[in-house]
Amino acid sequence: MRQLVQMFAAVFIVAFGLMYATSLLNSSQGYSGGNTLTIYNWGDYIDPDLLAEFEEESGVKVIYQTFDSNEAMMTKIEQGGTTFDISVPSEYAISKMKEENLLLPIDHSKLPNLKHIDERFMNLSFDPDNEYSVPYFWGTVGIVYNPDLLEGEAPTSWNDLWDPSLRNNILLVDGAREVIGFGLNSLRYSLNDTNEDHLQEAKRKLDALTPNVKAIVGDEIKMLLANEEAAVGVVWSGDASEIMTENEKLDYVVPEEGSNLWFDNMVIPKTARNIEGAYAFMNFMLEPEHAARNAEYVGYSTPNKEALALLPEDISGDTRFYPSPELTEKLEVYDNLGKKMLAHYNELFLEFKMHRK
Ligand code: SPD
Repeated sequence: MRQLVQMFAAVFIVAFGLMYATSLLNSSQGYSGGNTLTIYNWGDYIDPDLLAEFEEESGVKVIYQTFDSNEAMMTKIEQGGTTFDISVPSEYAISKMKEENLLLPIDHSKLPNLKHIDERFMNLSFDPDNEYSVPYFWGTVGIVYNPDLLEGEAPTSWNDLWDPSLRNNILLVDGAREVIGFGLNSLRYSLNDTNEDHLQEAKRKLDALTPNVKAIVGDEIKMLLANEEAAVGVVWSGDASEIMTENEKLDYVVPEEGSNLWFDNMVIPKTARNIEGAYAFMNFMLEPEHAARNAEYVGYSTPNKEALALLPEDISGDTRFYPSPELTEKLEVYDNLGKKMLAHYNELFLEFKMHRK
């Protein structure tokens, strides 16, 4: 009898251990199901208190994973083996994911809070009628700078980055479209240019920027710039806003040649397991009070007009981060350049990074 009890105990311990190990593995690899919701978002892109509140309100457990580029996110979802319920790609990535049949259509009747989104951010060309995506944040790419660390004037042009006085004093966002894009813009080419001569010219020009580039970094760019480790950074607008909250000396400019206007939207990948949970989460994030808190916490610009009205005037009225429609019309949105050309942009960016070593 004692032997039997010991055997049962051993089987129970092994089975329990296996279940626990599987659940750990699943949560680390993006598997969801049951009463869990797996969210795959950019790093530093949500107020953690909102996640906790969503869990409490809905009874759904959130498994949260992050990525640092559209390319990394798409590769992971394309490879399969994950069951992310929500992700947050940018516009050209949404267009590519649609093309590759990776997304589920959005049922608008399940999102009553979608009505709070400003019309200006709905029905954009990368996703007509918002068939597959729901606005989350938007912004620009520009230059954040510290006047105290500059020898010359404040930058106004992409070409100011090549000034010899900025030697080893520039940090760049680790993004292929952003870096190749400003290389092209500095030559007055479109940041969607696919002409090989223009791309090679931009690459050579970027290589010549190398002595001024201190580092190409991810989310730590905010801490480095706020701590005055470099005079200048090429960043997404929301990061600039957060940096400037930390260090009020800094300022942000969208260069005169033009730049990128981007949109990050929530999507439901086709392999989602908890579709009802995904709608509940999107609706929760679209609630004006939640969207306003999220915008204030992460520093990015909300497309939610009711949320905007709840934000303090020093945020909602700051035209550096809420530029007018007249200004944004002059900026360019990244096009889905197709699989081959997007891979080519990535290669050029990698070669630029290698050139620095
Ligand atoms: N740390 C959050 C960064 C999110 C930035 N998304 C911008 C995408 C531009 N294509």
